[in-house]
Amino acid sequence: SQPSAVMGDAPDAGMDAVQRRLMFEDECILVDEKDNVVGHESKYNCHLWEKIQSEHMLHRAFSVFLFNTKYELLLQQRSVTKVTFPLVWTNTCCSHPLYRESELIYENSLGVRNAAQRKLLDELGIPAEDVPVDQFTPLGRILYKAPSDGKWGEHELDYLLFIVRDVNVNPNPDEVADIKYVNREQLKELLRKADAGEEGIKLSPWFRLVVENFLFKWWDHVEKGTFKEAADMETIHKL
Ligand code: DMA
Ligand code: MN
Repeated sequence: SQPSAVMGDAPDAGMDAVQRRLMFEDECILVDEKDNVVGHESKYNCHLWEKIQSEHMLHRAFSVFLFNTKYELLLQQRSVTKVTFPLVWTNTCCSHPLYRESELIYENSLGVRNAAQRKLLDELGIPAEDVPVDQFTPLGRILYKAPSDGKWGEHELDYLLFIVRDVNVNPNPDEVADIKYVNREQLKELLRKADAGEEGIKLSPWFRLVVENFLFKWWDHVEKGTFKEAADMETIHKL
């Protein structure tokens, strides 16, 4: 067997090179439970479960829910190389606004919307002009904690961003294993399969929380064109 400096216990043994780069280059925004910025920390440190548990480190994140004009929701399956939650099915795109001026803007969640536009291009190849920043509507914020495998996990204050647009998609295989648009019935079928453990289908914990607490009610608003009325950016829902 190999010594632990080579295998197993090395700090990032087996981590994919692209994902390792993001872990150390991305500087996440640390916030308190009221979403006040309190500092910054590498993506790597922010996702170490031990640090989350011992230092209660909380970072800002976003989750995009993109619908086409048939009101189908775009889902992605995370790539096998993702360090946290590989191969799980989740909402269109998730990531973190970074500790940089353009993504720290708090007014109207502009920083988070700028980050969403950046990552829709990076993960799904959606051109920026297909997702103008003023077209994202933040509907709410949730706070949750969830372990992934082994030493990793999430503890996030997550902005839920909705957008209805027909877009060009060209998934980046470093990030995304598969994509599909679903209507409500197809999403319910996916949930049923995930609950039954069928076909190895798993859902991300944050997507499940949004589905269970908000999604179907908000989807009705999307269809009626009234989803801006459903927005509540005052409350931070601790789930
Ligand atoms: C993190 O997503 C954000 C949420 C809401 C879980 P991620 O792990 O996909 O981040 P990144 O795309 O930056 O790796
Ligand atoms: Mn995170």
